[in-house]
Amino acid sequence: MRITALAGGVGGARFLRGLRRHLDSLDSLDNGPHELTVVANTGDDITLFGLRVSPDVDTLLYTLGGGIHEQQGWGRADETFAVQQELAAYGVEPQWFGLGDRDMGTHIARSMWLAQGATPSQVTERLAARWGLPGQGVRLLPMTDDLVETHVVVDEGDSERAVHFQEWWIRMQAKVPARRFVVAGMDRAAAAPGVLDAIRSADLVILPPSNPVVSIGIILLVPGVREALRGTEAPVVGVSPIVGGGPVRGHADACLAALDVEVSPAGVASLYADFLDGWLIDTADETAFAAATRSGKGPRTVALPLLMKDAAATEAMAAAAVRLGLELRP
Ligand code: GDP
Ligand code: FO1
Ligand code: CA
Repeated sequence: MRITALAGGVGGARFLRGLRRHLDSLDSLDNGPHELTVVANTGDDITLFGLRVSPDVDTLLYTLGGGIHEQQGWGRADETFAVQQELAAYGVEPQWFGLGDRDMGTHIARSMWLAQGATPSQVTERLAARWGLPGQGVRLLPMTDDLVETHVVVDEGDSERAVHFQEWWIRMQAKVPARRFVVAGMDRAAAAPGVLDAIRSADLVILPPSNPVVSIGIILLVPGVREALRGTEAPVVGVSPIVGGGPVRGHADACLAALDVEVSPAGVASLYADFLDGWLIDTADETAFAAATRSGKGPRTVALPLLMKDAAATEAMAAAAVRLGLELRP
């Protein structure tokens, strides 16, 4: 089976690690090996200290490759911050973005290869080789090879100004209301090699519980992606990142508010309405979801526990997504 997933950072990566484990358990019984293509959001990318940082790509690499800081969800395990402390001693800004020494190795390699003329796809392939993704049957693709950055338009007096997404998310803690999100460079961007084909030729497309606005929502803006999702014969199955009426972590509520979309599984599903075939929601949201979707139209929905509290719970979620996808297969 060929599975394609669109993913942001922590929510996407944790779910996909569970999916990979679930597929491994199937391989021995089923007609495996199964291939997993992951299309990563690169709108979060930022240049700091002359280095190109790609948080969602790196979170996917470290989580699938076994180098992630488990509690934090992003960055490297056993991290130190000597370089950042030296930069602080020189008064170099910004200091609100924490870059560890091990993590910095990734950014130096990426920046060097980009300067040598490699594309983001080629850089990601090299980084993924080190983390053993090809050996797991995982292909990691950036959504685009073009330079794009998500910016957030916020109020400033009677006017407005745009800040980089990371500044809004980390320094402002998403507490300043977002008027809208603007993806600089997207008007000239194209999908990276293999992205559209991976959606069109998949047997199953999965949307993990990633941020629907600033992770999956940004991938959906890449020219051709939404059309590919509408056109693919593969069932498209999503997992709600909203549990019990709120995000499990992060500021998805502030992101949805900017779009005037309800913070609920029904609100998130409405953003995917034109291509979503199957939808996993948490049992805690079952009643509210049924009330919000009384028309009976919409994706086939299954309710189950959706908290990725450990490996077994995450694998069970991934198994449910695959099962629903197989049921929906034409
Ligand atoms: P980010 O780029 O690091 O913000 O990560 P993603 O965009 O991939 O995922 C963020 C989303 O994951 C948030 O909106 C969370 O609500 C969601 N999330 C995190 N942990 C869980 C979980 O255990 N269960 C579910 N259903 N969603 C989760
Ligand atoms: N998130 C934070 O809240 N604070 C940080 O200092 C921070 C540093 C950081 C460094 C590398 C990396 O790959 C991710 C990092 N993140 C940090 C997480 C990340 O920027 C955000 O959680 C996501 O991009 C939001 O979707
Ligand atoms: Ca992200």
